[in-house]
Amino acid sequence: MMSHKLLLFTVMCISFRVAFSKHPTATRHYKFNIKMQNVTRLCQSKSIVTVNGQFPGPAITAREGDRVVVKVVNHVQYNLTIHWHGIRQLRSGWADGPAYITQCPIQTGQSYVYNFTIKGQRGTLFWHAHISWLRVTLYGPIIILPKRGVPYPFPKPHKEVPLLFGEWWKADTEKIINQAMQTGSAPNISDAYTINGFPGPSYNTCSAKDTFKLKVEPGKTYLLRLINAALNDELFFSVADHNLTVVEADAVYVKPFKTKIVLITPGQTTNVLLKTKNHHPNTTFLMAAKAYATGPAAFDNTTASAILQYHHRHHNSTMKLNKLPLLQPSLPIFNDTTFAFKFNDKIRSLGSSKFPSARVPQKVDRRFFFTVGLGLIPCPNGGNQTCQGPNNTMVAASVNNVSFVMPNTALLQAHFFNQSKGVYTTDFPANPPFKYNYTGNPPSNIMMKTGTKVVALPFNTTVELVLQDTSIIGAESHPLHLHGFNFFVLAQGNGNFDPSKDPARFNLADPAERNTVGVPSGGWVAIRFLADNPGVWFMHCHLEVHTSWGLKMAWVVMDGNRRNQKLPPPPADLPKC
Ligand SMILES: *[C@@H]1O[C@H](CO)[C@@H](O)[C@H](O)[C@H]1NC(C)=O
Ligand SMILES: *[C@@H]1O[C@H](CO)[C@@H](O)[C@H](O)[C@H]1NC(C)=O
Ligand SMILES: *[C@@H]1O[C@H](CO)[C@@H](O)[C@H](O)[C@H]1NC(C)=O
Ligand SMILES: *[C@@H]1O[C@H](CO)[C@@H](O)[C@H](O)[C@H]1NC(C)=O
Ligand SMILES: *[C@@H]1O[C@H](CO)[C@@H](O)[C@H](O)[C@H]1NC(C)=O
Ligand SMILES: *[C@@H]1O[C@H](CO)[C@@H](O)[C@H](O)[C@H]1NC(C)=O
Ligand SMILES: *[C@@H]1O[C@H](CO)[C@@H](O)[C@H](O)[C@H]1NC(C)=O
Ligand SMILES: *[C@@H]1O[C@H](CO)[C@@H](O)[C@H](O)[C@H]1NC(C)=O
Ligand SMILES: *[C@@H]1O[C@H](CO)[C@@H](O)[C@H](O)[C@H]1NC(C)=O
Ligand SMILES: *[C@@H]1O[C@H](CO)[C@@H](O)[C@H](O)[C@H]1NC(C)=O
Ligand SMILES: *[C@@H]1O[C@H](CO)[C@@H](O)[C@H](O)[C@H]1NC(C)=O
Ligand SMILES: *[C@@H]1O[C@H](CO)[C@@H](O)[C@H](O)[C@H]1NC(C)=O
Ligand SMILES: [Cu+2]
Repeated sequence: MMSHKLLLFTVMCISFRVAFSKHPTATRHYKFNIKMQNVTRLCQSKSIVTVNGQFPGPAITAREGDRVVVKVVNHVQYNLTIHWHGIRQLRSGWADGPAYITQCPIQTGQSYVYNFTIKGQRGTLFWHAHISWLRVTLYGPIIILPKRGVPYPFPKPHKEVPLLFGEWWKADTEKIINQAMQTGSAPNISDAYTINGFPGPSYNTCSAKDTFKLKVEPGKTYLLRLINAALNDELFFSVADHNLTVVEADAVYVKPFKTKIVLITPGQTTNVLLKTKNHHPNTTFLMAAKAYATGPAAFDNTTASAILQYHHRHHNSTMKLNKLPLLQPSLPIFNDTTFAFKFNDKIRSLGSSKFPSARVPQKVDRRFFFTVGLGLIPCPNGGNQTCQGPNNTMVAASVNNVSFVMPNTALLQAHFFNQSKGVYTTDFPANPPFKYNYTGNPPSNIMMKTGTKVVALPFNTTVELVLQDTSIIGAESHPLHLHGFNFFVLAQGNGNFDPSKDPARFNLADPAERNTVGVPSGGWVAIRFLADNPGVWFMHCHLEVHTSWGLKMAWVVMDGNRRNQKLPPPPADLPKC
């Protein structure tokens, strides 16, 4: 009798395990209370917008295949939305989050439930506010573990640590961007960069205690989940006297490569392995981040740092930790575009049997050539206002000479309910309005057009897109981010894209697959994606200042014929404008 029960129990356990590994998904519930919180940095107390009073915000942790449900409640004076950056949102565009693109904002006192599943993705991503400049303090990691029982394609790390890079202003950033949009000139630059919310010792007397410390043991491997949540700056990152092995970018495994320095644009995420030294060194090591800046405007030229500290377990009092020499990493000069090219070339999809190689679309249905860069637009409000650009203009930014104007209602709602009239038009140009030397001397007329234009694509169109930087007001690297899709980075180059020669260099075998790519300063990048996700998908520069200036557009992907190729109706609590 006993043995029979035992046997039954064992069988149940086994069948439970089998069932569980076949359907190992779970629903992860989170509540985000958006509220103000006082924090002190650089000797100064400041009231900032936070999730649950935390800065940086809480991590969302899930497994591939899980459903994530986040109830966001707005207790602050600002309109809000949250974006799950890099999550594909397959047929769940209502949960994507960019304000006035997929939803109206969550207004003061309102709430909205973001509800989506994570399909075919694993790695590091992040969430952030997607309205005005509120993402300056509203951001946190998204950690997607592989399915249960599926190992990483690299040795299991001893510990995993998110490192979020941010940008800090002493002043109120909403005032800063509003002031810039009024005057037509560049917004004030930040006062510091941060690592996990802390600027580190290089700033002033207070900042030494505002330092993130990572305590490590010798002879172990750590997985650092690097996230660039800064508003306006690409960053170089390095750890003194340690190599880093890049294993993943934008939640896609890459062919591992060793480097001393990582380049990461706002919107990108990069997983690196850090192997600690085998013996306790008599040194403390700095980890540092500073800007890669190519544009014409002033930039924040400071360095954020954090400390890598080896545990000294059997330590005698003769060697105080704070007496140890502090070793600094060396980082490239701020405008080292050669480094940027080389680093980006190294990022290649892994392509293992468990995580098959990049499924690059081999045939192309639609080709687009988009110029991205700065220019001028007339002073708004009929020019009554005095703008600080030349001849009463304001600095703006555009894609194919169209500086995007935010609508007053969400594009996705307008699309879904067939009410696009008066909201957007589908005549976004596939090519620039005229040809010129994009990276040479500027044309005589540098005034741009304004409008709310989109590209409409039938379901499952394969798209090839060349993004070409312009040097109209100085060449500049633009980290372009696409919502709703990963794309493949086929090639990048200097100067103007040459359609007769450059396609021969396209990598269709193992290109990087990601959601954000730096359009090289004074150069171009070619990408492909499969438009298999019905909805409205924002594409924009992830330098927030350029987004504010209009370097953004949207793709409308139509429903397919089958039931599982259609966008479902919106959830009942979708905010209204
Ligand atoms: C933040 O500090 C200000 C000024 O000291 C104070 O009035 C306010 O109540 C504080 N807010 C919070 C959320 O603690
Ligand atoms: C999330 O969406 C799924 C699928 O539409 C639905 O079954 C579920 O009830 C939703 N959950 C919440 C909390 O809204
Ligand atoms: C921006 O900087 C200028 C010059 O330092 C200053 O006068 C202005 O008040 C700043 N703007 C904001 C919103 O802090
Ligand atoms: C980093 O890697 C290089 C090249 O493999 C090697 O020469 C160097 O010793 C390594 N440095 C450290 C600190 O491990
Ligand atoms: C660390 O410093 C102590 C005291 O200066 C010295 O005795 C010891 O040998 C040093 N260890 C290493 C690994 O350099
Ligand atoms: C940035 O700061 C460094 C060191 O503080 C200085 O040497 C350099 O000239 C600065 N560069 C720019 C472009 O401001
Ligand atoms: C980078 O900046 C330095 C110092 O301002 C300048 O001398 C150099 O020409 C610049 N390099 C490039 C590639 O722009
Ligand atoms: C433009 O400025 C004039 C003179 O200052 C003023 O009378 C007029 O009301 C302004 N118009 C608008 C639309 O602001
Ligand atoms: C200034 O702008 C006005 C209208 O926007 C235009 O008519 C005029 O030609 C411009 N002047 C110059 C010098 O560009
Ligand atoms: C474009 O301008 C650049 C910089 O002046 C020059 O080096 C290049 O040769 C020009 N390209 C063409 C196609 O004219
Ligand atoms: C979508 O397009 C891809 C690539 O062209 C093709 O392999 C796939 O079968 C298509 N899927 C559907 C549902 O049409
Ligand atoms: C908040 O959003 C609503 C809906 O779009 C809009 O009417 C209102 O003006 C916004 N409020 C602020 C302070 O921007
Ligand atoms: Cu940009």
